[in-house]
Amino acid sequence: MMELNPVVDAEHLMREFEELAGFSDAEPPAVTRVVFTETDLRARQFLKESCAHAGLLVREDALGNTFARWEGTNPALPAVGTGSHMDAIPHSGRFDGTVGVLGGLEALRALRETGFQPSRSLELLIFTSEEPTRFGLGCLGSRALSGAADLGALDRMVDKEGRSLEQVRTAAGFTGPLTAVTLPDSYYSAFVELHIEQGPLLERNGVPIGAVTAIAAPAALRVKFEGTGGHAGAVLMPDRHDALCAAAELILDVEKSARSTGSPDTVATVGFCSVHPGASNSIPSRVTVEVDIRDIALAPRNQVVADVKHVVAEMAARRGLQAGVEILNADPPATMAPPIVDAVLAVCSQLGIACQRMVSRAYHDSLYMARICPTGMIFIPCRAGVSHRPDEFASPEAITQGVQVLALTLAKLSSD
Ligand code: HGY
Ligand code: MN
Ligand code: MN
Repeated sequence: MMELNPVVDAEHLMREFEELAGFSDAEPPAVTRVVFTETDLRARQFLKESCAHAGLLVREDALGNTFARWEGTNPALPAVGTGSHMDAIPHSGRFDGTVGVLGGLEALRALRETGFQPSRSLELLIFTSEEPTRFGLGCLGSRALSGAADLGALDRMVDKEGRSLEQVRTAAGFTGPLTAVTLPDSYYSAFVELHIEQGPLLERNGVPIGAVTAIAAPAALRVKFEGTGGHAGAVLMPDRHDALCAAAELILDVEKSARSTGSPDTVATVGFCSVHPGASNSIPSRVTVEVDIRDIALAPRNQVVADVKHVVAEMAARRGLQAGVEILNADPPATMAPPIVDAVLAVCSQLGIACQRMVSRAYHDSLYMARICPTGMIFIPCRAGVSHRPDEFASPEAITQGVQVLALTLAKLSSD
């Protein structure tokens, strides 16, 4: 492969981050961009135009996954993919996911500027709904692409307004059967995602690049409590079946269970709670909480899932209320493909950039892409490891270095 020196246009790239962050339903510096909202659709339009302007062939599938393709000299060969997501959870930051989308686009532009001609086509992917915000389940686009989902069940999932995925995607202009979304076998020969670390290790170690070796195993549960409600003044304490008190007990049990698996990598969070009727002088009758449980290893993660089921059943009987646990997902961890990890390490060594192997505690679309092709991830540091907060920050220098490593990794993987 000819000696390549892709030059990243950092100024233009930072302007694109600024413009993309403007597509938000939150006050700056926070970003909120929920799948298939008007804001999301405007952001998609901006990205599609940017990809077309870069000379890439743009298409979308029935779920809104967006593909921007640079045809290779051997277009019949399986392509090499890169990309990430552009949806953002409420009141979060501007770099989660977008570093892999805008950074992936810039990597392709910088390679095109060098006159490089890939043998295998190179494709930038913008996945639909990596975040679980609207439907409670993350990675909808990459699950469907990789065949990791029951597509009928996916289309029947409803948001908090009771609107199904099928209704919402169709209203957004993404029509047709989801069965058409699943990629044919060996569509990709490799996939590489650039992403902020969403943790403190790279910054703490003063290392600019992480070569991800594995992605932790995520599980999400929805727990519904049905009590009897009633007047806050008139119902005496022994007569109560308070759904929110039950939920409160569960939340503390989740924390206790995650702390006692014996694995330092077990984490569990209750980040969503809805209370009905939600009046200060009315005893909560219906409460729904969503529980996020993860570990790098399956056994301790599954132990907390089992604890939740046990605690909910025992507590419902003791408190005299109805309760149900719905497993939204309980996925295995993913191992990144050694040849892809080695390609990233080799590029870093060629560029004289320090690089460390590491595990991703956050999940990503690569968790599902790893099921259909050799997959790897490139991490860059984010300030103090902060993410999913408005003060999430990755420096232009860190982003530029990540894009350079991505560009040369993609060139290496698409040159045979
Ligand atoms: O939650 C996650 O790990 C990802 O940011 N959706
Ligand atoms: Mn995220
Ligand atoms: Mn992300």
